[in-house]
Amino acid sequence: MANMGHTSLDQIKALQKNPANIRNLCILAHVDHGKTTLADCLVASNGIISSRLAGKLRYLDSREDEQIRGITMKSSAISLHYAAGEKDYLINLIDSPGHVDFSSEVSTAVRLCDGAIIVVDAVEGVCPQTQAVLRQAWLENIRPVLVINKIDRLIVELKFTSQEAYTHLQKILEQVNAVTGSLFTSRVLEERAEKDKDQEEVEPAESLGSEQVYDWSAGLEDSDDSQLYFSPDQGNVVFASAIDGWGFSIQQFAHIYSQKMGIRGDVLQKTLWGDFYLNAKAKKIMKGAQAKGKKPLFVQLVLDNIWSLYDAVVTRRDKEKVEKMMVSLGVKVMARDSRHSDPKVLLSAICGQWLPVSQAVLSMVCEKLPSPLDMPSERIEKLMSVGARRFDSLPAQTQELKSAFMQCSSDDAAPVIVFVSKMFTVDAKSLPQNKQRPLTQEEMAQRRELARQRHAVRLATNQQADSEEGNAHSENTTPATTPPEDQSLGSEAVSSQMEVLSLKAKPEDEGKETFVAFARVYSGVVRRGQRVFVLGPKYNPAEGLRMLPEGSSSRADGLPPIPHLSCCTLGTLYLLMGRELEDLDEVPPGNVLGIGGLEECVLKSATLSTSPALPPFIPLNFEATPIVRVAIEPKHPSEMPKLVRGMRLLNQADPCAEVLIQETGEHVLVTAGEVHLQRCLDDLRERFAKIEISASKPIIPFRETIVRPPKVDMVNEDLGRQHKMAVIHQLKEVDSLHLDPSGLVTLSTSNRHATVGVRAIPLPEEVPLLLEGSADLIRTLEQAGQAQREGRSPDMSPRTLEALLGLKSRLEGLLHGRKWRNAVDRIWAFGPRRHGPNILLNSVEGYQRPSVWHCLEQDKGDEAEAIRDFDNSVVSGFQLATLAGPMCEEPLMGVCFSLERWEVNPPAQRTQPQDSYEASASNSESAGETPGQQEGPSQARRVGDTARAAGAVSGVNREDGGAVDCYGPFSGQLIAVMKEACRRAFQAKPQRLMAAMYTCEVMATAEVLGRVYGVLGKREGRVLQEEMKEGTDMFIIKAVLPVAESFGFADEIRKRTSGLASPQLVFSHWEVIGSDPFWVPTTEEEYLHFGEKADSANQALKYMNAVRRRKGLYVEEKIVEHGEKQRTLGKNK
Ligand SMILES: Nc1nc2c(ncn2[C@@H]2O[C@H](COP(=O)(O)OP(=O)(O)OP(=O)(O)O)[C@@H](O)[C@H]2O)c(=O)[nH]1
Ligand SMILES: [Mg+2]
Repeated sequence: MANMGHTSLDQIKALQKNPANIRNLCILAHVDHGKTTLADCLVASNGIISSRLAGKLRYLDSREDEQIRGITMKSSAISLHYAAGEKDYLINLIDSPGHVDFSSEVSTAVRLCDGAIIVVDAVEGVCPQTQAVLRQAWLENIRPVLVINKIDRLIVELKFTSQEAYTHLQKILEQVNAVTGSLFTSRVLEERAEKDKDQEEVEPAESLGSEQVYDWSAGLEDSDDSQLYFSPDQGNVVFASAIDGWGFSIQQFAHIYSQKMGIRGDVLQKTLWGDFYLNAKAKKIMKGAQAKGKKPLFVQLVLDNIWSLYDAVVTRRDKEKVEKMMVSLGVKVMARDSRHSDPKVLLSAICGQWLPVSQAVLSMVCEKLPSPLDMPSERIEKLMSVGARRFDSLPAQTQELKSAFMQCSSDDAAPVIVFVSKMFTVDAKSLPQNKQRPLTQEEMAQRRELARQRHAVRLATNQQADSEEGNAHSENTTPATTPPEDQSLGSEAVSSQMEVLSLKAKPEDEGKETFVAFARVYSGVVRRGQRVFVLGPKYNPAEGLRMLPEGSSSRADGLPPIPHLSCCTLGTLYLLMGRELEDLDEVPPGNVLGIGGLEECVLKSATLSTSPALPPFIPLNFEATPIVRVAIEPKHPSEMPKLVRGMRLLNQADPCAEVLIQETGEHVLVTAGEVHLQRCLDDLRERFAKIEISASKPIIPFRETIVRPPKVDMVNEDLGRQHKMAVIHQLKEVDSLHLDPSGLVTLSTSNRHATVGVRAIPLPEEVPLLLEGSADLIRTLEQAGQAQREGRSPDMSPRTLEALLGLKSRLEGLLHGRKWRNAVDRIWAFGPRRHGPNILLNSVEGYQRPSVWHCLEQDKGDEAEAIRDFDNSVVSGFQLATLAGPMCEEPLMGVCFSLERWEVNPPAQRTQPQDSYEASASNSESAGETPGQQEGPSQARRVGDTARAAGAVSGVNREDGGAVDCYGPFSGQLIAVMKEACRRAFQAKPQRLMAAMYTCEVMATAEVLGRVYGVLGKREGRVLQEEMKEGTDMFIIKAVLPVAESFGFADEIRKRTSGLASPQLVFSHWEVIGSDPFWVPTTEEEYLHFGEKADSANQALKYMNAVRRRKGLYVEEKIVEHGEKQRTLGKNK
C-alpha cells in the first residue's frame, strides 16, 4: 500500500459507499495551462507526494514521454480524500491532456464525470482548446467550475499592477462566459429567458442607486446563473498559481475579512468581486468604484495583499518585511525554506499555508459540483437515447432504468450499470496482485521492524545520499523498475517465498501489457467475478427483452443468442491511484474504477449491465478527426506477426487511433496529428510490438472532385478537348461505352443486358460542407430508411426529425436554380459509405423511386412508389465509385452523379442484343446536339424522354424475367457497370484534387512575428487573421495550412521562434487545389515557361503522382505525352 498517503485503502472504501459525498470530476484546459500542476497540488494535499514537489513532479504524467515532452498524453485518475469540517468527501479526479491531438482522451474522461474544473492561463486567456473543452463539457451535460491559473505570471512576467490585473481578470472571465453563452442552444436561451422573467416578477426592481448600500437580503441568492456562468461571487471561480501552491475563492477572503473588519460575510461574498469599494469613513461598501476612481474591494482587500507578498519575497527579498507579513498571516515556515537561495521556495512555503490551492479548489468542487446522486435527468435520457431513438419510445422497462441512475443504489436488487470509456494498459508487473499478497498483521509488524533496521543501516552507509528532493523524485518517477521499499525488506521467509512466486511469474509477465478498463459504476454494486451483459453499440433493448426469457439475467447460463449482446465476467477491480492500482473486491455505484479481464470482450468502450433492458450509451463524442496516416513495417520481415499483434493492442489501447490493413497489404496507422503519431509509434516500439519498426512518411489524404468547365478561356477550352481525347482514347477498350459531348456517359454490361447513363455534375461548394457536417444525421436517416424498408417503425425523436427536415431545407436552399429543379427530392443515396459528401440523383424517366427523405413522411402511405429490382446494385456501384476516384483512388467529394438512363433487358426475352445499345447511342447523340446546356437534370430529362422508347419496354420486361435465374451474377455486373459509368462521367469533366487543410492559431510576440509568417509562407499557409491579445504584447495569428505541408511545422515554428510560439493544428476542411493536374502547356510561351511536361509547377500533379506511386498505380505520364504528341501533330499539319 505504498503511495496511499494519509488516507488508508479502508478509508477510501468506506467513502466509496456514500455517493452523496463523492465528486467525479476532470480537469480540462488548453495545452500547458497547468492542469497537471494543479492536480499535483491536489494530490499533495493527500500526502501522496510531498508538497515540496507538488508542481514539479507532475505525478499524473506517469509516462516517460509525458515527462520528457512536458505534456500530458493520457487521461489518468486518482482518488483523493477531502475533509470539509464534519464531512468527508471522496474526490475521483481525472487529469486530461490539453493538446488537440489527444482530445479523444478528454472525451473519455468527460463521460465518466459529473463535473469539470476548467483551467485557464491568466496570461493566455481563452484559447482554442479552452473552447473545445467547454463544448465537450456542455455536450456531456456536466457542470464546470473555473480556475484562473498562473496569476503569478501577471505579477512577475507582465509586471501588472494589482488594478491592471483586476481589469485583465475581468476580461478573461468575460471571454470564458462568452464561450459558455454561445454554447447554449436557442432552446436553453428561451428557457432561461422564461426563468428570468419569473424572477423579475418575484423581486420587483430593487434598483441599486450608486450611493446605496447593497441590500443583500433581497432574494438574489439562488439565481440560476451559478450553474451557467462563472462569477467569483457565485463561488465557482478560483484564482490560483498552481506552481506557487496558492489559490483562493472570494469566499475565503470574505471569511477572513468578516472576522477582521466585522462586515457580514455574505455581504463581502457579494461585493468582493465587482464594482464595489470601501468607504472607510462611512464604514460602508458602496457601488461605483470605477466611476469614482476608487480601488475596487477585490484590489484593495485581495490582490494588494498578494502583490505585496510577491514584492517582499520575490522582488525585493526584504527579510524583515517578510517576517512581519508572516506574523500577520499567522504562517510559520521551516528555516531551510526561508534560507533557500530560490525565493520561490519561501514563497511557496508561505502561500501553501496561507492560501493552499488544494483547499480552495477542493472546497469549491465539493460545494459546486453535483454528486452522482444529482445526475441531471436530461443527461440520463441523452445517454440512453442512442441513435435516433426517442427516450419515450424505449420499452417501459428501459425507461424505468432512469430511476436506477438517479438513485445510485447499492441495493442487491439494483441493476448494475457500468460504462467503460477506454481501455488502457499497465505493465503486468505493476498490477497489485503481482506485486505482493496482502500481509497479515504479524507479518506487517515483522516487516516494519526489519525495514527500520535496514533503513538505519542504509542511512549510515549512504550518508551523502542526495537531497531529500532528488530521492523522493526518483522513487516516484520509476515505480515500475524499483520495487517498493518494503517489498525488498521482507523477513527471510516471506521474501524467499516471494522470490519463488516472482520467479515463476517472470517469464510470461515480463513486460506483458495487461488491459484495464477505465470505467464508472452508475448503479448497483460491481463485484469481481460478476457476470454482466456487454451491450454492443447496435444492441436494441426492445429486441433483447422480446427474445430473452422473462426475468432472465446475465448470471444465467444458456441464454439464446441475441444480436449485439454478449456476456462477460468481470476480472479484478481496481482503485485508480494515478500510477498505482489497488485491488478492490467490490465497487459501489457512483465511483470511477478500473476493471481487469475485459480485453476479450471490450475493444475500446462499452456499456455493461446486468439488465438486458439497458440500451448501450450513446457513443463518445470525439472532436478530433484522425487524419495523419502512416504505413508501418517491421524492420525484419519475419517479425510481421509481432507487428500485427502490437497494432491490435495499440488499437485497443487508444481511443482514437485507427489501425487498418489496406488492400495492398500495408498496415496503416491513422492518428490525430503529429504528436499523437509519435506517441503511437513509441508505444508500438516499446510496449506493444517490442520490435524495431519503420514508418512511412505520413500519407496525406486527398479528395477528388470536378469543377465547372470554364466558359470562355481559349486555352482551357483547348485543354478540355485535348483532355476529352485522352479520355476517349482510354475508353476505346470498352466498346459498349458512349460519351456524348455534354458529358453523359452510357455504358452497358458486357452481356448487354443492362445499360446505364450517368452524368457527373459538380455540387455547389457549400453542399459537401453541409453533408460532411451532417454525417451523423445522414447515418440516422439511412438507418431509419432501412428500418422502414424492413417494415419497422423508425422511432425518431422529434428533435432528430426536426434536424433532418432542417437539413433537407438547407440542401434545397443550396441546390436552387433550374439545373437543380426538384433535385433534393430525387436524392437516391449519399456516398461513399452511404453518408458521404456526394449525391446520387434519380433522373431516370418514369422511375418514381422514393427518395432518401421518404422515411420522414410517416403519414404518407407507400403509394405506388415501389423500388425496382437491382436498385441496390446501382447504389452499390455509386458507393464504390465515390469511395475511390479515377485520379488516384482517393474518395470523391462534392460530386453529383445523375443517373439518367437505366435499362435492364432480361436475357430470356432478348432477341437482338444490339438493339438497345444502338438505340441508346443514337439517343444520346441526338441529345448532345443542343449546345450550351451542357449539364443538369433539366437537360437530362430530355435525354431520358428519348431513351424511354427503348427503356420503357425493357423496364417492363425486366420484371418477369431478369431477377429469377441470373440474379447473383447480374447484380454484380450492374454494380460494376454503374461504378465504371460514374468514373467515366467523372473523367469527362475537369478534375481537381482537394487538399486537407489545418487551421492553426499561433501565439507569438512581436519580435518573432516575422519569422512565424516566414514559416507559414514557405509551407503555403494562408493567414486569415492577426490580432493583438488584449493587455499583452502577444499576437494571435490564425492561418490555414495544407496538411500535406504541415509535417514538422510545429517544430520549425518552435525552433525559429526559440520556443516562443507553438501552434495548435486542427483539421478544418477540404480545399480545391486550383491547378489542373492534367494541364499541359499548349502555347509556345507556356511551353518555354513550364517545360515540356509542365510538372515543375503543377502542385496538383505532383500530389496526384505521389499518391499513385505510393499505391502502386500506374503513373500516367502517358496521358500527357500522348496529348502533346497529338497537339503537336495537329499544329504541324
Ligand atoms: N508561472 C506559472 N507556471 C505554471 C503554473 N502552473 C503550471 N505552470 C507551468 O506551465 C507548464 C505546463 O504545466 P502542466 O501542468 O504540465 O500543464 P498541463 O495543462 O497539464 O499541460 P497538458 O497536460 O500538456 O495539456 C509547466 O511548465 C508548469 O510549470 C503557474 O501557476 N504559474
Ligand atoms: Mg497535463
